[in-house]
Amino acid sequence: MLSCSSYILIALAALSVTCHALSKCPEVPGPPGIHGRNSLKGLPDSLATKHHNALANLKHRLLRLEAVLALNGKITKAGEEMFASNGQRTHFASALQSCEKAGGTLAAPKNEKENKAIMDIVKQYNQYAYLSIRMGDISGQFKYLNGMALHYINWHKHEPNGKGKEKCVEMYTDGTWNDKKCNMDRLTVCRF
Ligand code: MAN
Ligand code: CA
Repeated sequence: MLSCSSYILIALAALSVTCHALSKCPEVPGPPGIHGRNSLKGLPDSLATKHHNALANLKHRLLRLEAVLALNGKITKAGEEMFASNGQRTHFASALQSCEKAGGTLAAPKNEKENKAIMDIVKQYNQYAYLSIRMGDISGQFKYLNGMALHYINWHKHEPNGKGKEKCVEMYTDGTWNDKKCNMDRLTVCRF
């Protein structure tokens, strides 16, 4: 049996392939009657309508699937981002590895809305989670794992206080952050 996330990946792959073929990502082009031939250059109207309907159906189905997953708390959403946990507690490197194996990456909030979406999962499991943020080369300077600078922060009062010895960052159940050693067991929360 395929897992829920496998079905989503397959549906997304299908949507992505179709939309790239139409050079119209991510918007679903209107039917030929509305946008004329410009929306799907070179395709006969009948085929354009067929593709439009197929994309609209896929989009509708994906939205419903997301609604189901959100309803039972399997995913939380913030804009285009989706967050989910496998419920496992492990150290930083292993959490990152399991997120990447699942086709995502470790979660890190880029704004307040994403912070809340991740916090909702942390609260649900009542477990602190590692974020995809680490200390850079300059001691005390934290950045996203991909090297980008932090434009949003939500440190707990008096944090970070590790003086270079706490190179990872955990999220508390109130959504605030603490710099922390990387070898603790923390909830794995991934971004997809
Ligand atoms: C512990 C660790 C530190 C944290 C303090 C806060 O010592 O979790 O990272 O800063 O508690 O009191
Ligand atoms: Ca700390």
